[in-house]
Amino acid sequence: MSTLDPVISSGAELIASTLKTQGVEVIFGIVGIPVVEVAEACVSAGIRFIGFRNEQSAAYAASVYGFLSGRPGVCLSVGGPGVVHALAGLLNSKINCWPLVLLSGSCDTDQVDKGAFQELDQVEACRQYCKYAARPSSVEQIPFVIEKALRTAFYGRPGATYVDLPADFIQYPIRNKQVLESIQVPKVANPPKSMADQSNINQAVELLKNAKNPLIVIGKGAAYARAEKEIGQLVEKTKAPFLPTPMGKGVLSDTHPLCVSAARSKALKEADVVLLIGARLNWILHFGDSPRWSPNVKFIQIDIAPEELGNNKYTLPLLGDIQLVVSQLSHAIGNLPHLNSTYVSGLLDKVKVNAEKIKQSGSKGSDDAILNYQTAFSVIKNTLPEKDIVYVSEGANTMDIGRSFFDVSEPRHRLDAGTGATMGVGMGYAIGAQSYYGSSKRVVSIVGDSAFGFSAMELETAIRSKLPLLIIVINNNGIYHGLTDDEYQASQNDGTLPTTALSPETRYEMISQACGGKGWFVKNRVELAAAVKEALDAKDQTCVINVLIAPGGRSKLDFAWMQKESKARL
Ligand SMILES: Cc1ncc(C[n+]2csc(CCOP(=O)(O)OP(=O)(O)O)c2C)c(N)n1
Ligand SMILES: *[C@@H]1O[C@H](CO)[C@@H](O)[C@H](O)[C@H]1NC(C)=O
Ligand SMILES: [Mg+2]
Repeated sequence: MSTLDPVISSGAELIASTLKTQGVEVIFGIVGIPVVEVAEACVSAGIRFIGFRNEQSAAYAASVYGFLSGRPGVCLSVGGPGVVHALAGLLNSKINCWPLVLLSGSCDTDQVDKGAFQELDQVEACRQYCKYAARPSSVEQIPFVIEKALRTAFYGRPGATYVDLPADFIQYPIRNKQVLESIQVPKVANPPKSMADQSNINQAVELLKNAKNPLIVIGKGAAYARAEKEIGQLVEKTKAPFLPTPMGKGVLSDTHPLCVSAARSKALKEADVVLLIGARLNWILHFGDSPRWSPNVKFIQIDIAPEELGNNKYTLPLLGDIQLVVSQLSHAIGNLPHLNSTYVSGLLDKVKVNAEKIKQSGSKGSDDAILNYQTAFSVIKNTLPEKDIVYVSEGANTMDIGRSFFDVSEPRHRLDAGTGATMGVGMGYAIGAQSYYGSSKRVVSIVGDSAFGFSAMELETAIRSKLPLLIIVINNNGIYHGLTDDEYQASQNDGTLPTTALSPETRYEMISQACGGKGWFVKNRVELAAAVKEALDAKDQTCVINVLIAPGGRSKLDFAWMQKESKARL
């Protein structure tokens, strides 16, 4: 029997039917000529279509859906400028290693190079961000190319792929049922998994057994691989302290007794053998370099991509699927006989001290005092439930300081600007996450005012799509820091407005109200707590809480990852 819908009568319906056969449940995008028919056919085939206001956010939503679901997210756009907007999502997906397929309309094949409507060589434009980018050579090739794009996006290291859909293919009338049956393509199976070379496993076990100060680093690759059970067993067996990267948070709970997030710098400096699980030695892990790491540290690295292994530092390579490889290690290892108790207790003491510091910093000031990051986060944290919250975070200080405030106890429950440090992902991620998790979870986005501004109009998308979000804008009137109203007026008058400044007290919550959602403008602890409670009660509505905090003035920038050894110039 054919897996294709027997009533297929156009290219658009063939595309929709292929996506349906491939198990695609939701598409994120924006319609227009020539892809309206594709979107309509997808909806008729029972696929949900979430229509955005900008392709950037649609592509971000699709990529995060890929991360959360473990199967490629799908984005649909028009050609030319639509594709260019979506490129942001392809790049973001490539850097984060998340599976994403972009499908875009393009001009009629006989109009190529003639200055056709929204004409662009899209395959070429997408290629450098994609594992695979292609235009089917004929209507009959469409199912084959879509299958290949989906499969390539999530086999091996996940990433982005692109399929070009010429307008004449979309509109092509299909009459011949025999041809249809002959071009069907079966559903892509889940990716095959492989294990690491046993001799490398033995070497890794040897290294870990001789380690005095071992450290396990859990990356977002581990979250993607759904390896929480296996990693939990490994930590249980070895009693080694562990540290999640920002989106590795929650694979094991931040409240786990061996989680040393709050003593990160100390752990990096003192570790002698480090097991990287789905984490890369890129800028987030300071390239594995001293002085952030010990100069004698030895790395063991579990990754699905052979070409990642050895980047920046020699790492003992454990190539394969994270679930399987961590199990291999667990089977071969027992407790660590040389585990240095001074090291472990030193880290755990530091965790206690730092956790107390964080708590203290959040309780400062009177009830009507102007808020800062710490006091605002502490109110939010104390008002939100402990479970079933999916955190989205973007901004600079907002994200940096927020990371240590909010404990995450479930895997894939924290999304942030990621490896690309991409501002503007927040709304797309929140919508993608809410559509993946459904009403069992509440997505809470805690975002800087600049970050929010990149895609604030997607509030309308969330409201129209009945995906109720809670967005908390931490508003300091600027990028990193802003000015008070007085300072702002003065510098506008004398022409010295800093490039980091945004208009003071912008009423972001009104954008939500304008779109049919709810909004609060709060300036102190009491108002903030009340607003968060009311927003939690308004479960079915999109809510924006605009939290005014101290703007910070013209302070110098200082983020931990920026610190460098000063190098002499040649
Ligand atoms: C796409 C993109 N554009 C620009 C930047 C540069 N950038 C880094 S953080 C940031 C915004 C920080 O301000 P905000 O979101 O208000 O957070 P705050 O630090 O003020 O809390 C910007 C624009 C970026 N990282 N990504
Ligand atoms: C144990 O760890 C501490 C802290 O890192 C270190 O100073 C000490 O040298 C370690 N002891 C051994 C035996 O490695
Ligand atoms: Mg700001």
